[in-house]
Amino acid sequence: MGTHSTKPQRQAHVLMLGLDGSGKTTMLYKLKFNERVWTVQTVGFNVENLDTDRNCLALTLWDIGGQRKMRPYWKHFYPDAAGVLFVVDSWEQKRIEEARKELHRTLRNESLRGIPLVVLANKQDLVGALSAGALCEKLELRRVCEGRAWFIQPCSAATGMGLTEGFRKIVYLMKTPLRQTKEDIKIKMQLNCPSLFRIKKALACGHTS
Ligand code: G3D
Ligand code: MG
Repeated sequence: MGTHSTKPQRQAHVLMLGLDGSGKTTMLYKLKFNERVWTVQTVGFNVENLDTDRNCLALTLWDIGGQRKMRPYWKHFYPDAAGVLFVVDSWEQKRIEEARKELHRTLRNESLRGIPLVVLANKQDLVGALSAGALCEKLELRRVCEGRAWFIQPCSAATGMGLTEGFRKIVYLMKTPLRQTKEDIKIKMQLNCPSLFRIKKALACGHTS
């Protein structure tokens, strides 16, 4: 019989949000298995655990479907979130305004007040992709992120470029939040049970309010 460590492990839930097609699922599995997977549209969500071993912190990454009809369900995931990764397709410039609106709507939600944000400027491998700097302007990040720790990371879920950096950044920001939000985040990083049951129930009932 093996022995199990009894050291308590803190658990943090990190949401991966963004429009459909921005690359969330590709990114999740590239991070988890270092492999490029061929995705199908995410109906509902994918969830994976990732260890950040040194710090006894277990991360649960929630990749939530980004289609228009799924977006009203995002808010059911907010109360447990200790961090948000918002993925943007930097190449598809005609959808950047839509991404901006969804990002702003997300950040306005009271449950995410002060929660750290990393914007992942994805698909940088494609010629013509907007730089992280240009995307930062278009998404009006400086203005909308006032009062929260944030960062924008250029990356490619296809090649893996910038993913580890973005992931490390959200962990770092969750551990060193701005002073006024420290308590909120600490509570969300306790030994809390994922609210999977509550979320599943809401999805099953088609309940979005
Ligand atoms: P989503 O989960 O956000 O909806 P997906 O997005 O992960 O399903 O990706 C949508 C499409 O974008 C997929 O292509 C995927 O291969 C592609 N993609 C994701 N990230 C990158 C990237 O960094 N670079 C490039 N070039 N493509 C990427 P298909 O063709 O299957 O729709
Ligand atoms: Mg998906």
